[in-house]
Amino acid sequence: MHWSSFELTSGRFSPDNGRPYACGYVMKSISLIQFLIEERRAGHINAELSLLIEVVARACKRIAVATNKGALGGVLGEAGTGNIQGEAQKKLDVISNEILLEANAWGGQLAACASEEMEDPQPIPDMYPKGNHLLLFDPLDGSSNIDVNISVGTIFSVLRCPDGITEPKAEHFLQAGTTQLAAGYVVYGPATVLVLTFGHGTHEFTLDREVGSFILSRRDIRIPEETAEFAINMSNQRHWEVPMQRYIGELLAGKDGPRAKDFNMRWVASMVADVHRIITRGGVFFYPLDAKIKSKGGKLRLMYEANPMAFIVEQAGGAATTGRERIMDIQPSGLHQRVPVFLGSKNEVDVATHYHVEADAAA
Ligand code: AFP
Repeated sequence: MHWSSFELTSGRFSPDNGRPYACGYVMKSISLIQFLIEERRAGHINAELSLLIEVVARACKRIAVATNKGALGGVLGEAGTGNIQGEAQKKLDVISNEILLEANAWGGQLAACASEEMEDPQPIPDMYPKGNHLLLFDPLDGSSNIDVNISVGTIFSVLRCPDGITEPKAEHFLQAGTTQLAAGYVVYGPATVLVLTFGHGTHEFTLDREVGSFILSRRDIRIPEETAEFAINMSNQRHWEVPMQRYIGELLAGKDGPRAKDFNMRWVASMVADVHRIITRGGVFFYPLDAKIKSKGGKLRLMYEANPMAFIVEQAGGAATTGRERIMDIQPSGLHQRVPVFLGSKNEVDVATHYHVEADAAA
């Protein structure tokens, strides 16, 4: 294990900086691998899940390298293909998907993968051992931002493979968000940052590019319950349901309106970047139903966008609903099912959700 990422001070104990180590060393920083060992010792995860997260994190480092090459890497622009969503794929969508599939094929932690980019689950090749986990991912979220050099990211969710299932089909992935064993995202921004939860808090790791290690940068993140910052694509406003029009109208009315305070707006159009801002300083994110997408059930995908983000946000003290129910309680009906998403600072999610529930009750 390389020590260069740790500033080791032998013999001197500094409790505020780190913890005593086996041979008297004090570590000033904790790598992802050390954090995973701590989580195993705490009984929060088992060895197989620990190794799976290491493999996914290493694959995301490769995606970061590809993404950061930009025009010099020949990775910009359209791939000339389409995905199950009927969306034109960017080259980096395909590259990122391949990196995650290749990295996870041989390790023995997975029974199968499912991706936004593929209609059906990808089985583990017969020549490799199979494990007890199912991995779902959006390999490159926000890909419409790649060509304009705005942050994009990878979102992933880990489920347990049902006992006795060695060739998982789509129906074996259809588990409620509350059954997730782990969820995380990596945002490829000015820094490459991994945010992760196993159901025992939400934690952030920043990539030390010189060493190639993710280093714990924030432990037990808390999202403020109050916020004055919201994220929504305002261009859809005329298509929203009445309670959404009411809620956003009140935010826009500012301190002279019923909320008696001014609000600020942000919209990156990369869910990972918008959620990371909320994880970092609070806020609330909406992709509500609108008349254009009502027939599809929403814009964002439940299994590999809404559920993992909901797990991460709830573990940081936030809330995540569809405007009518808790996202993680939904019993999925399809691998690529779409849902409305309201997530972030709890008190604002509660107000917006209350308006929708109240409007339904009145109707
Ligand atoms: P792409 O991956 O197709 O860019 O979609 C990104 C996304 O799923 C999510 O990351 C954004 O929050 C949302 O779509 C942006 O949607 P709009 O393009 O309608 O603003």
